[in-house]
Amino acid sequence: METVRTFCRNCSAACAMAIEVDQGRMISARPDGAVSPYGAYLCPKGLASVEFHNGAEDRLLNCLARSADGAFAPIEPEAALDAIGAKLAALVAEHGPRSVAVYHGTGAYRSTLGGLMERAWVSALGTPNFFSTMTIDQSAKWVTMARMGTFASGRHAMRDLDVALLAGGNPVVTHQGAPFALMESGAPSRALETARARGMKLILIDPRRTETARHADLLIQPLPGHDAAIFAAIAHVLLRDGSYDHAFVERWCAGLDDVRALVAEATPEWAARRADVSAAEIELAAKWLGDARKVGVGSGTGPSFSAHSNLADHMIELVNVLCGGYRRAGDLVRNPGTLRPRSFTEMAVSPSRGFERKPKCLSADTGQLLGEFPSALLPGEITANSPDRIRALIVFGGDPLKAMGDPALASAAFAKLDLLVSLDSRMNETGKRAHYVIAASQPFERHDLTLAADALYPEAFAQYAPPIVAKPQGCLHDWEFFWEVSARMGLPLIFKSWSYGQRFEDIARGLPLSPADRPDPEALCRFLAGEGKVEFDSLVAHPEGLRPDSEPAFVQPAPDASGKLQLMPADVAAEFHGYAAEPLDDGYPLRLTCRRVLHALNGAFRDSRAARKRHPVNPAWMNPLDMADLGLGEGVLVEIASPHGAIRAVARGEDRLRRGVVSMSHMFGPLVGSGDPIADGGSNPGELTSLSEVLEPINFMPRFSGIPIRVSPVSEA
Ligand SMILES: Nc1nc2c(c(=O)[nH]1)N[C@H]1C(S)=C(S)[C@@H](COP(=O)(O)OP(=O)(O)OC[C@H]3O[C@@H](n4cnc5c(=O)[nH]c(N)nc54)[C@H](O)[C@@H]3O)O[C@H]1N2
Ligand SMILES: Nc1nc2c(c(=O)[nH]1)N[C@H]1C(S)=C(S)[C@@H](COP(=O)(O)OP(=O)(O)OC[C@H]3O[C@@H](n4cnc5c(=O)[nH]c(N)nc54)[C@H](O)[C@@H]3O)O[C@H]1N2
Ligand code: SF4
Ligand SMILES: [Mo]
Repeated sequence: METVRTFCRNCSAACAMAIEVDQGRMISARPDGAVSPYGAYLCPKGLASVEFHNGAEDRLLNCLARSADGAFAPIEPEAALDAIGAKLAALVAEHGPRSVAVYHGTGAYRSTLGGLMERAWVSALGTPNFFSTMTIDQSAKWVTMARMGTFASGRHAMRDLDVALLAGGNPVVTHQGAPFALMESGAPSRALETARARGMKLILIDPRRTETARHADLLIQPLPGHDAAIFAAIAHVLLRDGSYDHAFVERWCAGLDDVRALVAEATPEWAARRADVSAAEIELAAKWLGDARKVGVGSGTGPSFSAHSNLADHMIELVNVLCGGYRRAGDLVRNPGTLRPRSFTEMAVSPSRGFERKPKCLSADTGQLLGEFPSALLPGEITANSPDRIRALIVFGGDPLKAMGDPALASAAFAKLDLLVSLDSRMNETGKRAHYVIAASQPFERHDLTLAADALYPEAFAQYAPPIVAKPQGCLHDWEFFWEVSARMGLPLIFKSWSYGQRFEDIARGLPLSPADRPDPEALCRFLAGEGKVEFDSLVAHPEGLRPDSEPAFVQPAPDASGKLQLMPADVAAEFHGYAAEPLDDGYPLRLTCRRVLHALNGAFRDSRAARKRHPVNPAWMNPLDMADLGLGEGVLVEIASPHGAIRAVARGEDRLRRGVVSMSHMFGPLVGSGDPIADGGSNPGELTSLSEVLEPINFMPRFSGIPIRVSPVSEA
């Protein structure tokens, strides 16, 4: 028996782990707190990762090709790559590179070499068609950056905060922390306990008394979709009482008078009526924020999924700005980066509306956000009446048909593709409709670095993970897929250490890869670590991870103070007036909200035996009083109808939910339900979503929360 140190790649926390290996077979995983900045911690998915690997889920062991009759047959990886490479080369020759698109899903984010090889391939190809889950997740935050600007020193770490306000996130379950939600990704409960023992106050705004609410000093439970009103009212109180950070706003912001005018009538009483909460709670939250020294205000997916998500996010960031919620010159930077060292300056970076520039989408007059087109427009880009339309789509670690919602519209568009490839370790709903499914290797079979977590750790830390076991014959590494396809297309690649905010083409440092010489994955990792503060050989020698041995880093004063945050651009103000004029009663008595389950990560791990035992379906959770009003018993079958569609689900009572709200997890059930959610293994709330109506401006974000619904019993139940 041998103990191997590595890290979990199931989510972005990248928790350090120790795995017992016996004669080449992994036996068990346990937390490894030796050096990790989270201490010893693994969530149930991390603890089960060896079982997942050893077959608790139906992983794909072979690549598959779909024949004319629609059935899948196994295909050798080489043959699949030859066919895909030839088809792509022919499409590019006939229609140009824009005929090819990629969709980068949740599974792609933790595949370090795969994700960067994908970027290199897209850049070499020269297509603007990069889609990812970011634009159907929290791209409201990107829109705010583009319209307000950013503050270069970043927000305070949770370890420094006096007051943290989180709207619509549940980090104790999701481990979704920095940079937006301010929480720590690994060991979230322990981090919150430590922060509160130090005196930090936690305010949560969520229709559900979440698992995170156990740590809250104040929980406000609004109707979904009214964060804009609540945060406008908090801004109103900060301005009314003069408790905002005058010095910060004066030095770094423009547009305070427009904010004053906009929120003049947004009193706590007004917001309380709209969101159905008490005005006193809003006053209290504003008082705590106004009185505190170091404040962090952020959000999870809730406000980014609901109506007016871009407006809501702007108002949330506005409150953070009014509280001066960013590190200042002289502040200690707890994590200045290890693999990607960063410097921090106290400086506003003026907005730059990249989405107004070319390249633009074909189906709507919008450009890119951080180099990506909105995923909700992917179907329209496939069906556009244009020679530039998308004809081939590579789906890397994602299930866009399930994730985007509106499966009728989306699957009809996907059916028009000449080539649909799913690069995935599992068969999912998009894979079922693909021409080729490429079986991807699993984490413990490949080389990884903690590059994606580098900036998220609470303290500087890095880890390198070589493979522990060999990949099955029929599988390909994600990076191999992109390199092999490019080799077959005769495209030389330049491999780079890209990260968000960078234009791939502008990164000077690159490793040229020739189509003739197969890259060595360890050499790729060595290249990526080349800019870091720790030697790659030290990382190899310390599989438990390393903290760089460097002087403490502090925020530097601004070299230039000309940048300004634009607090209230005209389009944001117009969106606010539109929201404020909306009637509260739209004829639908209930609102459907989002939630996530601890034992699965979106579609991944959901079909493992442990997860299925706990979650045979994704119930429609309801307040028991709402159930009683509708005459619904526990576990009955209900129909849920939105303005866009209807699904059947199993109703379950949960008194953690406020009245008027039904909550359901996504990524359960088939794309389109059969009418029997128990036999289906759940229901797809995406059927209640529209990809043609009520999309937000700029990012075309669909509505995944706060969906107006009606619930009725199904009589034959
Ligand atoms: N275990 C597990 N972890 C995961 C995932 C998973 O599926 N399972 N998914 C991963 C992914 S892809 C993501 S993006 C993150 C998401 O991480 P989180 O953002 O923490 O996700 P949720 O738990 O869905 O939290 C959203 C919360 O918003 C509330 N809410 C809904 N609508 C509104 C609203 O209009 N306003 C307000 N204020 N609140 C609202 C909901 O009640 C819910 O508690 O989690 C990641 N981590
Ligand atoms: N109604 C509703 N819709 C939603 C949401 C919601 O809360 N409600 N949430 C939205 C959000 S935040 C997101 S992020 C999206 C999620 O959308 P997607 O990311 O498209 O969906 P996932 O199910 O996470 O797909 C991840 C896939 O990656 C695969 N995978 C895992 N590891 C690897 C790997 O190493 N390599 C490869 N090649 N594949 C791998 C998994 O098997 C899985 O099939 O859904 C969005 N849609
Ligand atoms: S929090 Fe994420 S990285 Fe940590 S053990 Fe769980 S799934 Fe793995
Ligand atoms: Mo997400």
